[in-house]
Formats: sequence, structure tokens, C-alpha cells
Amino acid sequence: MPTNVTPQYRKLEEQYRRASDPEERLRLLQEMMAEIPKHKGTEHVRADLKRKMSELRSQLSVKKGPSSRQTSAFHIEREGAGQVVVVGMTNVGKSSLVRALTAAQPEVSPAPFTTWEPVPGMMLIENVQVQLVDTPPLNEDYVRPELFQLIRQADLVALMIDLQAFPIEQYETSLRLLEERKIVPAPYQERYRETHPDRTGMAFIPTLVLASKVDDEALDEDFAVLEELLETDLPLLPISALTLRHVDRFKAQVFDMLGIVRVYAKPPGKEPDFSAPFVLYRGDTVEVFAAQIHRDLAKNLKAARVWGKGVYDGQTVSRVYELQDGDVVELRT
Ligand SMILES: Nc1nc2c(ncn2[C@@H]2O[C@H](COP(=O)(O)OP(=O)(O)OP(=O)(O)O)[C@@H](O)[C@H]2O)c(=O)[nH]1
Ligand SMILES: [Mg+2]
Repeated sequence: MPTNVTPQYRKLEEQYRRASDPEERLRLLQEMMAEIPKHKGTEHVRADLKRKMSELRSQLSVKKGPSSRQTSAFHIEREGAGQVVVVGMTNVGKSSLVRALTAAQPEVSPAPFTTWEPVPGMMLIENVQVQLVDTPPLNEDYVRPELFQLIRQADLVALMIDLQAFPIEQYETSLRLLEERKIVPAPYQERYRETHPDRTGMAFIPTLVLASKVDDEALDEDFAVLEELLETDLPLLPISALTLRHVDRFKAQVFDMLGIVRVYAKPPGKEPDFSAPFVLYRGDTVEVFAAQIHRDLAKNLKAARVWGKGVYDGQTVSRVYELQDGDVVELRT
């Protein structure tokens, strides 16, 4: 454990050790993750927390499978390299975006309150599948509490505002409604810490802001004005589900914020299969990669050779070497 963690982190870690309920454990891990400072020295701990979280998430989703008859439409099984939920007020274009970027077909309509239940789809980013989830709108009156549960467990929130309909107001309202349900974008964690000493049950989720319906160049100008006016620490990106403008920027941002690292396995004497990346996360080591292929492989691992950005071709590295996106790895046992 690093020596530079806060007392709050130690408290959470203690609670985590004593907790036996998987949902409680997952919540505590999320809080620990939110609490831990983000720098090089804590990368390993964060990678470890992430791994524990994803183990628990898969445990929970197995438990909630058909056998236990949990059929809530709001429980979306995570798939792919990360779960991104598209969140926002009605009519901003959430369903249109999920329709445009995945094979899912949620209903789209100019009438408000079209979507009632979340709909997941898979979005391809280069050669990695990421889950994109359409959700029912936020609103002032009533929102199913399960929606907030879904958002809390997501890896990333894409908060959508409509460039053609009071985007600043929509941004402020959406953030307020989320905060009322104890969900705060990750970059605001520090500020929140100062104003709210008691952070029990809070979730700090990585968030980006999508200004929708930026269909053509004329609207690019409106977007530039919004960029000037909107006071936010969150990444703000334009997008159009209609003309697909700026979709690549959105995908690149998602890739970056999920911290995805693609690694290719090279069987000795053979070429790697570049169409089948192993998905790891920033800070993951050779050891983590080996464990993903097979548990025993990690145990018996002696060394590895790596071809990639941070090394010379075929350089021998130890099991704690941190892999980078695009690395090709040959494991030696
Ligand atoms: N011009 C333009 N219109 C869009 C775009 N995306 C969505 N729309 C329109 O906006 C309206 C609302 O779209 P939806 O995708 O249903 O919006 P939503 O956010 O899912 O709405 P709710 O389900 O009510 O929350 C529809 O009439 C869409 O055709 C876009 O990129 N450009
Ligand atoms: Mg919708």
C-alpha cells in the first residue's frame, strides 16, 4: 500500500476488508478509487482497485443472471472494454447517437420522453468494442432510481446537451440532478471534498460532455461560442448523430478516458494476431497480461519480450513492466 494515502482512504480500506456483501464491497472500492490521488506513484494501486472492481462486477452480474430471476431492464450486463452511459435531458439525441454508432435500435422521436428503459449497444473503436448505453431522460419530476444505479456503476458518463436548445441550462440542470443523487463528475471531486466533508455514498464518475446536433459547419461556429461560454472542467466535444460529424473525436476521447491499452500476444516463432487485441488498462503490467491469458501463465512467468513504443524491438522486460498501447508481447515461462 502506498504511504501517501489519505486517512479517509485508510478508513475505506478498513471497511472494505470487513465488508462481505459484494455490492457493499464494490461501493467501497469505488469510493477508494475516488479518494486515491492520481499520479504515477499510485498507478499500481489504482490498477489493482480496477481489477477488483471488475471482478466484483462480473460476480454481481452472474449472481443476477436469469437463475435469480432478476429481470430489471436497468441492469445492463457490462460487455467489451468499458461501459459508457449516454445521459441527458429529453430530446437531446441520446437514442439517435446510440442508433448511429451501434447496431442497437432504440426508438427516436421528436416528441419528448421517448425512451423509458436503457438500451445497450456495442460501439467499435478501431479494433476494440465498447458498450454504449442509451438511457431514459433526466428530468425534474421523477426518474427511476435504477437509472442512477446504472450511472454509478458505469465506467464513463457521456453527458449530452443539445446545441440547438439551451445547452448551458441543460448542462447545469443535468449536473444538479445527478448531484442530488450523489453522482459527481470525477474532476469535481476535490472541490466537492471542500464543500461536503461527509461524502458517504458519493460516486465520482469520469464524465465527458457531448454537445449534440452539430450537423454542419455553421453549427461548428455555434459550438465555438458554447465552448467560450460553458464553464466546465470536463472535456466538451461536438457531435452529430445525423451527419456523423466529429464521431471520431468522440471515440478517441472515450478510448483515452477508459484508459484502454491494447496488447497483442505473440506465440514464440509466430506472428501476433493484430485483429484480436487483449484489452488492458493504463498501468497494467506484463504479469496482468499473462494472467488474462491463463492464471498459471502468470504464476510461471519468467520474463517477456516486447515490441512497441517504449522499448527496442524484442527487448526483454520483467513481469512488472507496464505495457503500452500497441505492444506485442512474447511470454516466457
Ligand atoms: N439535426 C439533428 N437532429 C437530431 C440529432 N440527433 C437527434 N436529433 C433529433 O432530436 C430528436 C430527439 O432525438 P432522440 O434521439 O429521440 O432524443 P433522446 O435524447 O433519446 O430523447 P428521450 O428518449 O426523450 O430522452 C429527434 O427528432 C431526432 O431526430 C442530430 O444529430 N441532428
Ligand atoms: Mg431516447
